[in-house]
Amino acid sequence: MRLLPRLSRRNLVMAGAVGALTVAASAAVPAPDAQAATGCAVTYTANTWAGGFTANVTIRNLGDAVDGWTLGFTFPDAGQRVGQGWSATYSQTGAAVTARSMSWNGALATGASTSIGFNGTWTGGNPPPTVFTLNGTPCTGTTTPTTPAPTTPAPTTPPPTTPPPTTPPPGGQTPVAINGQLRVCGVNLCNQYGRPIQLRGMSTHGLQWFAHCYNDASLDALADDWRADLLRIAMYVQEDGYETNPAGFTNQVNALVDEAEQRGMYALVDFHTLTPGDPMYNLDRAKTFFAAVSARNAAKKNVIYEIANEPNGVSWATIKSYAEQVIPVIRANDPDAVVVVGTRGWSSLGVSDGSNANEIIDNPVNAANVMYTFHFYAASHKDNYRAEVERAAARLPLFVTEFGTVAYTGDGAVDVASSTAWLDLLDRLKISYANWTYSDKAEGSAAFRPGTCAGGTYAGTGVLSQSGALLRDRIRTPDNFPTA
Ligand code: IDC
Repeated sequence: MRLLPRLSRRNLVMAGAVGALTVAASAAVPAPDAQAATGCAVTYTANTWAGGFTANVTIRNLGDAVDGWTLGFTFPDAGQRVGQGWSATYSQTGAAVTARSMSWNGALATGASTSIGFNGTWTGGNPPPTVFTLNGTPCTGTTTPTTPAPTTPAPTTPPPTTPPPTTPPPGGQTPVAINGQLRVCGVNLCNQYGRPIQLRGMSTHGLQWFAHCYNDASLDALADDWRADLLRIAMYVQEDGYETNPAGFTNQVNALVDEAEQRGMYALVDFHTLTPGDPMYNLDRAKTFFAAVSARNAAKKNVIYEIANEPNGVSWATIKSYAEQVIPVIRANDPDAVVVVGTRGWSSLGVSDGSNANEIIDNPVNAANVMYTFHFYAASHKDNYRAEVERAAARLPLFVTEFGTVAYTGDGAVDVASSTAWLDLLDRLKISYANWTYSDKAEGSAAFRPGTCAGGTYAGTGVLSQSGALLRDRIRTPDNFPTA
């Protein structure tokens, strides 16, 4: 497996672990007194693990335009249940499920498609549903009984709207296939050959808001079109995040770890604490979450743990104490994984609190294989922050787990000059990074234009914001990872 080229690996996985199914129907040419033509094609894919799954469903309208839709299907097994979903309102009675459109995705023109999804649980098995209806019309290859003429098979997938897959990287291998299990060596992140590397990639937005942006098409684009090495999985703890549904968010993170692995990308599991800024507020939640995620993913080589996004309003001593309680929980399951620890002042190495990296250099976390987080927003954080990063990088292993090209609000104009200065510095120092965000939120830091995730095309430059275009250009240049 390890030596298979990137594209073959993905195809292999699609045919294997990920169950995929497409069913289609189309309307005949209407008879003179015909009702509105109806028809639909549904693609249902499920990513399954013990007891849980994430389903992504693409609905294509092959009939007349509709304004508001209801998708119906029945689970084949009595133990299958819909849990938290996105881009539709779900309900389940017995094995019968309905998904109703939202205000923003109810209008579907002829030929248009939309993607929805949900997390679910299963007990006896997780076979995919085989029969779907759209507004009551079966998507089964036949139309309503009153339709007389024979039907023509509809295309089962939308016509290609994305550029063809890009050529795999030189050597045809994925970042994980080349670099394997990572470890910290000196102040660097090193690959399986003990050689320093830099990982370049993107951060999700909050999973509680933007799960619909993370599907096969968007993750394929990240791996194959952007040629990213890294997906940061931002799981907020507050703001309707993990604390509201620990099992659901844990499942969602695990599913994305698998999706990254299938595409040969590293997965940075971000316990996205922000408000309150004291990580101790979430200590018990962190232990529970990391115990589960590290146990389940212990055998994988692609997982990196980020235990506290942005501590703020607390001392380094408190952050260090938190780290020294959470890291052993991870190490008990996954002894060799790299762990990244947040720093004081919103992960500014203390600079935003008027301090500097000395407090860490003089009093590092008492654990091996640990890195320290630095975050910046290029329009807000400039020369004095760059100078401290350059100085600290000689003494501490740093990982830029999040940065923006805009102001610290996440919005506003892209600061091209400052972003370029930052990225040049990180490249020169081989500091890994993930950019905020791989999403279509209407804010300057988002890589995609608003509405992109409701469409289904992610590759190429047509869907990108200014920030997205800048990052794609930077990330897709060759990695030249050392192989010996
Ligand atoms: C911001 C998002 C914004 C969201 C807000 C919620 O961009 O859409 O409404 O969070 O809290 C960070 C944080 C990150 C912030 C980002 C921009 O890690 O959660 O995202 N930022 O403000 N630190 C500095 C900036």
